[in-house]
Amino acid sequence: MNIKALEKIALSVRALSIDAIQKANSGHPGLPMGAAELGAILYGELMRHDPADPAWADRDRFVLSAGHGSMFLYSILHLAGYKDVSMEDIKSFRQIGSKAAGHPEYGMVAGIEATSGPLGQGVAMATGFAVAETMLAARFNTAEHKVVDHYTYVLAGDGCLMEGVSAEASSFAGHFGLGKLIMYYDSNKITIDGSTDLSFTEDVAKRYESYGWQVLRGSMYDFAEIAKLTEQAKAETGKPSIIILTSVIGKGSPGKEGKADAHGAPLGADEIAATRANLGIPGDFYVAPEASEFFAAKRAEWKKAREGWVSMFDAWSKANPEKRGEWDAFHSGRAAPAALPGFKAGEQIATRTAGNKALVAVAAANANLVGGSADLKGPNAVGLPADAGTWTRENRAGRYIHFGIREFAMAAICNGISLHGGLRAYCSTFMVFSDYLRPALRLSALMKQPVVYVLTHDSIFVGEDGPTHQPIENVASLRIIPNTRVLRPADAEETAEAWAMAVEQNEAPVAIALSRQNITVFPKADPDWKNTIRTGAYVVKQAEGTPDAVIIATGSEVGLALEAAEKAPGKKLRVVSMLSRELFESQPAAIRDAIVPPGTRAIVCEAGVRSGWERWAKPEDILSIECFGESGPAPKVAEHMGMTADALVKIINRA
Ligand SMILES: Cc1ncc(C[n+]2csc(CCOP(=O)(O)OP(=O)(O)O)c2C)c(N)n1
Ligand SMILES: [Mg+2]
Repeated sequence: MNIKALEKIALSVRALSIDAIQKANSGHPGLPMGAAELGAILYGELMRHDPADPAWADRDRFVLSAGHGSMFLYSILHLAGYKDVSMEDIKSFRQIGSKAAGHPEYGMVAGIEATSGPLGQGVAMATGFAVAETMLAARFNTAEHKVVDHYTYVLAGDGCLMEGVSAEASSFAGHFGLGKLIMYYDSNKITIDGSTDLSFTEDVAKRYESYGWQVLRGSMYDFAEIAKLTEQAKAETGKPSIIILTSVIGKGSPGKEGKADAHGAPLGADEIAATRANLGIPGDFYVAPEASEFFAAKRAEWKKAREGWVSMFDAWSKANPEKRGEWDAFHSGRAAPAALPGFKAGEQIATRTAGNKALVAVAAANANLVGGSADLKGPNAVGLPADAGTWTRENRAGRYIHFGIREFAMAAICNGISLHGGLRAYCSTFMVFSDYLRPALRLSALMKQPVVYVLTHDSIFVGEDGPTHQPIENVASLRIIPNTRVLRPADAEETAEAWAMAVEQNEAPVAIALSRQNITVFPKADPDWKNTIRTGAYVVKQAEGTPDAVIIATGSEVGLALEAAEKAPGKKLRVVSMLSRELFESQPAAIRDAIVPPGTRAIVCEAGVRSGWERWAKPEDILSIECFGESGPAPKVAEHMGMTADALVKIINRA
């Protein structure tokens, strides 16, 4: 290990970080300065990676969970030779068009594995990366060739470890013995408000011990020690490891180190001058020649290592053509079409139950679909056939994951699985608890990850469980997240198509809202409805001639609308099932107008808040629910809340 060179790399990380942040007049110098040594040794010595091929499937992964320290990542990626982060990007840190965005953004820079910044989620996404590694290793490795064999490293700060999501994920990682997950804890005892003594005095080491992790301790500023501890972490194959590194925020800044002042504001010209004098930084945006030389030599080594892997991969491909075929399918980013289940008009079936049949079909066609539920496997109806197996310590090839009652971590872990590459992930819980996972769903959307969220028990028709379990605002609130598809199928047949739609694209998360209660499969007026539904809506019941009104409904309320149409015989009514309002709203006017003709009275019916439906109907023409529900049998609750066919008929008949 060339300690002199590593010191120069750390010096360069500090120099680039303070200057970029000063120039942007915005950013967080505390972490890059305080943890520069870790960046140097990780990218210089410990990680198996190659900047010449940032997508190398078997590279080690690194997640900067403490994403506010983004200059740490940009500096080290730039120094290591990742072409996407140029000096120009660093000099335009946090400006529009720069790849050096405020926080690390997945997809902007090859070399950034995950979007981070929402504290704690990086720990859970890293857990997902480690899950994916075990699954792919179990499926593809042979006795002769280990084509999947890499580590997941994550850097977490005090904030990450205060956040509940890291606790959920770490408990999960410990239980499942993710031995190749290695977390460095930047333990500087400072956050924005000041000392961690203000609000965080628990014993993190004891907590992680009880999770079932190996707990190691050292100094951020001792390269040999970090190398030794990392070896120890790798040697423990049955447990994840946390390496608690005592550090000093803003290290190197004489006036600010060790203080909350260093956390999130530029040092200022005077303090930069003092820091440069203190550290021996000769000028602006300084890169030490020894750092550049070191990485230039490393790049040759890395190339060799990667080429070694490539020839192993080729030999493996020759010896295992079937596995290779599956590998290519897994990594294609495309789902194979499934033999979807069929249903008969008149059949009574809950859409969650139909959803299970569709899931099983999609999973049969796509062996890389993995996932599970937050302890609601039966109620959510998301089990896979027995031969798919359950993912456990002993069976890493299993595809069903028992996430435990950890909705937020579940979703963030699915993001990690999806980001890893090779796998598609789904997860599930009750619709009303989508709020528990929402911040991770938001990141799925931001990172364009096609995670499928199966959200069952999607309305007051849940019944007896009462208002805590009856979604009111949840469906509407999911619809407002950009790049998120909310699909609320109205019967079993639509549910099968919804699953197909969920996996036939790979750039957006999909939330499928499914019913607990039985729904009658209805005949569809549009003979081409399976195609038309891909616009987000189609005509279920056609009116003779020009309709007096178009009733737009979603999910179980389409059945209610059909019933109401029967009960209003004098009216010419068209019924439209709007599977996905956002998708429909994004269609060209000609498509929209053919289904909901402009100028025709529109009536909307959905068992939830009306928010967002005002575009389609006048407030008095929207049958919605604007308050929390009640405990009781579902039909009684519906009556009590006024969500009935009769209530809809009243609206229809109002002049
Ligand atoms: C979920 C979430 N809550 C709040 C913030 C705002 N925030 C950014 S950094 C930070 C303090 C983090 O402290 P620590 O992890 O110790 O980082 P350090 O100050 O040591 O760099 C906070 C509250 C955030 N980014 N994410
Ligand atoms: Mg801190």
